[in-house]
Amino acid sequence: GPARRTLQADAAHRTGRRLTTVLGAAARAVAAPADGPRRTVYDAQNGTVLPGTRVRGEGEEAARDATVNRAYAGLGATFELLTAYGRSSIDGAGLPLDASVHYDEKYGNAFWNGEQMVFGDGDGEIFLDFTVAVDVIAHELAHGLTQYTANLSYFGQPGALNESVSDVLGSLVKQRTLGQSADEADWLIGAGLLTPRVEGVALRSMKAPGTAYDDDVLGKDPQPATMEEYVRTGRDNGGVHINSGIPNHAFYLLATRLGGRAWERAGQIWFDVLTGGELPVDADFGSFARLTVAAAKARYGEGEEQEAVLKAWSQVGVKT
Ligand code: ASN
Ligand code: ZN
Repeated sequence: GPARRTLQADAAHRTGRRLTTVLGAAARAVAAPADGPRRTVYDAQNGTVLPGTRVRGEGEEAARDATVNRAYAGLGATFELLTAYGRSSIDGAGLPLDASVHYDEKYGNAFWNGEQMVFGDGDGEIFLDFTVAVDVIAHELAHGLTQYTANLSYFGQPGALNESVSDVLGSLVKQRTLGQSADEADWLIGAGLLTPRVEGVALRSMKAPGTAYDDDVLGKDPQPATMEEYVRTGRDNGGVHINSGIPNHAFYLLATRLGGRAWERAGQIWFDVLTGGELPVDADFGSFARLTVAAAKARYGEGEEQEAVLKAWSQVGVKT
């Protein structure tokens, strides 16, 4: 209502004034549209103090550092997909998006720390710079979306669902950025992130879980595609990055059965479940699956979408 708008305008006004004071008129960026992203990229300069030195803010020209610009673009692409789903940033209220690059030395990972994105450069032997894959950027940001919505716990099946929805969002951002249909997409997560020394193409494959790499150092990709191969382990928070292969593959099967752009119908159904308020923090695969069936029906009726959702879960051995 009007009261809320006034509050927001007030906040924007205050922020603007503070920026002017701190940075001076010369450093101020071109004002971003009120409904656009508000991105800031920092350089941790190979240290672990966050966020580090501010290097690029919203609307500012490209930095000299390609890593900074890839992070900036990846945040923007993810924000755009959320906008397509009618959501303003990850909290639904225009939350500014912060990212730090060059975190630590030879750091072979990227993560959402509860408040911002953090990217390592990789060690150059196994992993390259983690900003090279837009799906990895979107994956980490999607952890923020999950935190603000279903808040799935990070252990066992709810943890694997948490990981899987991040992979789904990640892949959808990549597909949308490249203008690819479900049939054209590679369905890989983190393609281009492994050095040429590693026998592998990516971190994970939603199309063929378990086949992303098979390497002397890394071992074989441990992901299952169906419940028959479900991995019981205490490692990796109960296999959150392992068993995510099962819901990942279900999404792949749904999207390719429907055809066209995966972020439209298949993605919308998953997004509806994640943000719809009915997904419990401790949801298992079965309860998530049943909610996707209900979400397909709620949005598209008892048609091919609901049918395809049922079939996809059945193919990976999850009972609906
Ligand atoms: N990159 C990892 C992830 O987002 C970090 C972690 O293990 N939480 O899943
Ligand atoms: Zn993750």
